[in-house]
Amino acid sequence: MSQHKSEENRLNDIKKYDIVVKRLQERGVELKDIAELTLGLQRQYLPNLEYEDALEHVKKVIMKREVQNAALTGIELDCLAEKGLLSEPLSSMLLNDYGLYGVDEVLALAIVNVYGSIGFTNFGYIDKLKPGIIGEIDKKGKEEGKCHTFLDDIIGAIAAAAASSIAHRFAE
Ligand SMILES: [Ca+2]
Repeated sequence: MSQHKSEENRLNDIKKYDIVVKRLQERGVELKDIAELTLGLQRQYLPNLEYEDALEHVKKVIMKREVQNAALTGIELDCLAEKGLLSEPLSSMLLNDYGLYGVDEVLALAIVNVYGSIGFTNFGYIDKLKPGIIGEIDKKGKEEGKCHTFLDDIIGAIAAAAASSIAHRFAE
């Protein structure tokens, strides 16, 4: 096995990949929704990019251990907040998606960082415009007893990282 290959394997985790995909589905997010965001981000640069390509890169991002860890942590905190298992002041900050909390965005940067700095611009763009599934998640998160404080940033970050992964490949 080459040095490069063993490095890839060290950073990938197939077992946890399945768990992350399942948890996302439980929270109302399908990989195809994330692929749509990625496609939207890349459309102006790569108008011929296919949906399947975008989906492939979304899957590649979720194979990364640091992405899985960030996603699992954020989703868990949203769920604990919904179940009323967090203590104050954290509980109210998460349930009300308090604007100055900021740790949701910081956690998402662990995902954005996986493919370098191009991801930041993409992530900022999604965070501002809230396209597709991000807008839906945001709206549902405002319902009584619902918490999507971390979920929107995790999804946006995965889509942004996938767009960066595509940009890297086409730059080669
Ligand atoms: Ca958020």
